[in-house]
Amino acid sequence: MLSIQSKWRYLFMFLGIQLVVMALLSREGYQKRVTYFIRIFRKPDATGRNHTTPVVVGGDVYANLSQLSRARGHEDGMAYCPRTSPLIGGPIHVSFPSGLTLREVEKKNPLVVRGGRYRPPDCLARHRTAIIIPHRHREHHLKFLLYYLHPFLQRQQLHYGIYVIHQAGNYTFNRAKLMNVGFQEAMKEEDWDCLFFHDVDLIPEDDRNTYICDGNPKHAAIAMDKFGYKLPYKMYFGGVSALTPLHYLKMNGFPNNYWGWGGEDDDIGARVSLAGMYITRPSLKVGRYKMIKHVLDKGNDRNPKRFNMLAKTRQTWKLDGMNTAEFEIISRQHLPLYTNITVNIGTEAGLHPPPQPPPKDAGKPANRQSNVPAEMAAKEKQQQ
Ligand code: BGN
Repeated sequence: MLSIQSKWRYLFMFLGIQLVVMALLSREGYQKRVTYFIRIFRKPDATGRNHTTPVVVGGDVYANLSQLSRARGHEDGMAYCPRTSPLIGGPIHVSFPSGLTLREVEKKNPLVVRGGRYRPPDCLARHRTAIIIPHRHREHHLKFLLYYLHPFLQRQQLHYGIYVIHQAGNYTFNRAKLMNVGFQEAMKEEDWDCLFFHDVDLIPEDDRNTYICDGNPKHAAIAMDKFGYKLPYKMYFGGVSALTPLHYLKMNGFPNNYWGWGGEDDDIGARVSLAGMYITRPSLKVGRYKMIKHVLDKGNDRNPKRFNMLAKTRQTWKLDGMNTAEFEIISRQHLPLYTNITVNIGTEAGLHPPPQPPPKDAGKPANRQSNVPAEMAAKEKQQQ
């Protein structure tokens, strides 16, 4: 049995410990922690959702979207969507389920119409965003991107359209020129107020990363898993970026002459500042992306000229870009989940380059594939 005296002793010791703990906590931002806990308990109201709006849980990008219906159609007197969409849920769980088909993606997105277009069914969208995806031989990646991107954009209550710009032929890939094509072709179809230039293998992981434009060009893919969810270097502008038509015109679009991997995004970043603008970014917490793992594609080898070219952007940006982009549209298909534009962008030698002379050792029996680098090297020599 404890005596009354020792009871008091324990009580004082207990209170003393409490005091010390509280003093320590207050040094470490105790107040912030308390409000944080209070917010957890009051989450549904504190985020401004009303009680009829479901709370998005578990990071499933499709959670609650089935409750959107097209019942009301697009009435003339419809009110604008709220400034912050009530459907936004924050972090999204991204995985790549095997066996997914485009048909399944279609079924999960019943409100998306031909060409991969969507408008919120119950309010007037405040923003019109076109997504431009340069593409070749990446059907597998495209399927996953569409699976995540459609519900992601619907959560943001955007009026949007998805364009896939497919480079025809087997000549070296040219990402930036395909984006020039995408800009011009998308703007012919609708009066988009923002264009998102999007790599096919990057999946956004947080729907607070809103696909709308800022006052200056925006770099959205600021935290990718492959770079440890950090910016790899300060001027990085690759992966996913967003420009208004005005930004695009101011910087003369993108360069047309970066064939192969690397440097074109740095050139575009340099154009932003050369045209008197600056790069904006979302926070590291929100601008998160998961990259679908893959090896460097065939036909997209590292561009050995990129260092020299980058050193000259200051002299070249006004001479090469939107004003000199030459291409031929081969087909335009309004598919259920996206608009597919197939384009001939030619080679360094123009849109219809003369046929290449056969390599010197053409007569010898050789493995066809082993000739490819030699042919490319010969081509490069001719151009230099
Ligand atoms: C950079 C590339 C970018 C690429 C990023 C991330 C160049 C130019 C030579 C300085 N830039 O090094 O194009 O997006 O890495 O992979 O290679």
